[in-house]
Amino acid sequence: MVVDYSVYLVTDSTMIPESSTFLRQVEESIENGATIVQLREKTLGTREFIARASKVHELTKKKGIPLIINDRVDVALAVDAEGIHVGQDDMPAATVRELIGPDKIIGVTCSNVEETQQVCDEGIADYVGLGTVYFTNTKKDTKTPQGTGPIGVRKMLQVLRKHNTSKSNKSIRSVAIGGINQTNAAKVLYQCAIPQQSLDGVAIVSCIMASEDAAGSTIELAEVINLTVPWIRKFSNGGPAKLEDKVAAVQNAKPLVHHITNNVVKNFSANVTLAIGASPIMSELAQEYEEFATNIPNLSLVVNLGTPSDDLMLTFVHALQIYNKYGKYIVFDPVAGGATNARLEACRKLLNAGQPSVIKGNVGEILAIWKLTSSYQVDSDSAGQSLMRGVDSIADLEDDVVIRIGQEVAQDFRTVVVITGKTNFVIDGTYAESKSTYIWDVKAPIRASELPVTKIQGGHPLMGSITGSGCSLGSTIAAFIASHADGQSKDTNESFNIGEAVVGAVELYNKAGELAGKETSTPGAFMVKFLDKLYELTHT
Ligand code: 3NM
Repeated sequence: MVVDYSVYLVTDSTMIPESSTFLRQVEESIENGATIVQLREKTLGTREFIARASKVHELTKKKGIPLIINDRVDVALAVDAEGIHVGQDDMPAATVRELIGPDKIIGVTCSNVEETQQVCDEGIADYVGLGTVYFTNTKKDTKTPQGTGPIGVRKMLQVLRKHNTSKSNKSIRSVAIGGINQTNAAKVLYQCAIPQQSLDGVAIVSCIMASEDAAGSTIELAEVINLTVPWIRKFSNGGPAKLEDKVAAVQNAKPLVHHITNNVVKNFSANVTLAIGASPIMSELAQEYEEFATNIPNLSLVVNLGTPSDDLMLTFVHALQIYNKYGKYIVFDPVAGGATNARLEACRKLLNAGQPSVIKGNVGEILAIWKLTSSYQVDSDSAGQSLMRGVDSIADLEDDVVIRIGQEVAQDFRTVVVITGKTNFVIDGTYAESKSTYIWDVKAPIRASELPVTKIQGGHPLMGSITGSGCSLGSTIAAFIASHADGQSKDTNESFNIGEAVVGAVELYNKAGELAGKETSTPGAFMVKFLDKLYELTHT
């Protein structure tokens, strides 16, 4: 039996709106797109549970979709349900299989890599429920109450990929669960994916069971999971182009770069943004972000972690969600990302909350983000392990190791990675994705080493002596991508090659640094010259 897990309804009778009934909610969902139903009752007595299961089974049979019973093998046997779902503390899958026979569906909840590995080793389950992805009020006793986020799910998917790509193994399917709804389902499917292993669907409870319009909510959910995420719709595969054409695109578009950036560099970043013909907005007022995103056409966001605080973290998360919702571009700058565990955790939180178009950092910062990738530590055969042994000291890193780390970050986070240093590297993790219409068909390269790398020289040692020279590169990149400045797209309504636009920004920036360094040898004068060169190179 081929099971469609894409819209996996898990029931909960405690959250039904007053205007409806339990059975009506379930029926409306089944009639409007739920592809599989799990009956989950934690308080019903056996007799009532069986009676309810029979009624739900009538509905699912009519529609030809499977009914899965949560935890209770006796109830599943009593109504001849199509399957059972068990948690880690419930009856072991092997015992369930003995009791219900070889043809029934068995699902197991996994909250971490170890549990997923165990399910794979047993080889009994047909699918796994991976979660909790995001915080949810629906289940209080989860092992990961704040959510594993897509970063945690990808680590579990690595385990599944290894299992599923071995021909001798029975393939195990997967759904994510916890805090998923119509607004984030497409992003969950996009972010919870690695080459050769995507989710088969999303499992949801409250966004349907508690909905005043269970039919409408299901229709919307079924629609959004078949759409690709809005920012990817704008990417294409145009080839390399001239820097001057990219610069001209920025002048034409006059983009706005919204900075949520650190206190040290606000002034300089604003000046750099102006010098290249773009406009800066510095706003930490979360309430206005939706207005920005809906009213300003050529807009992008810089999220800079330089001077973090608890309040700012909330603002960042809000901004990431709004900008993703409207398909606007985001440059994430994980300033000092590896300096402390708390900062790495801040990066994890932000990268779980939103999808950046670009991650820009120096080698140390990208190395920190690399520790969040799914191949790090999980896959003992992967390059991750050998790279890990080789990176005790950042100072000693060879270019090829730096590139490899950048490629793994670009692939795992499906983003463009910029690594700054004496040589700058731009690695496009999105370049193969523009051809896909649906999340399911994304043809990402299987090997990170296949991702294209552009090396950019230039710059000047004095750039290290002025504050904000790294951060303001983020502003420049943001201006280029908001302008679709790949040197080929005619305007920002056309799709564009994001990697090429980023290369343009990094080239311009380093060229200005190089030219400024030829005219002065002291940092104060360099800062002024640098702004002048950015201006001259873009206003001819
Ligand atoms: N299991 P909602 S989270 C039933 O993490 C369940 O295993 C979870 O509810 C797990 O869609 C969860 O309303 C509840 O957030 C998910």
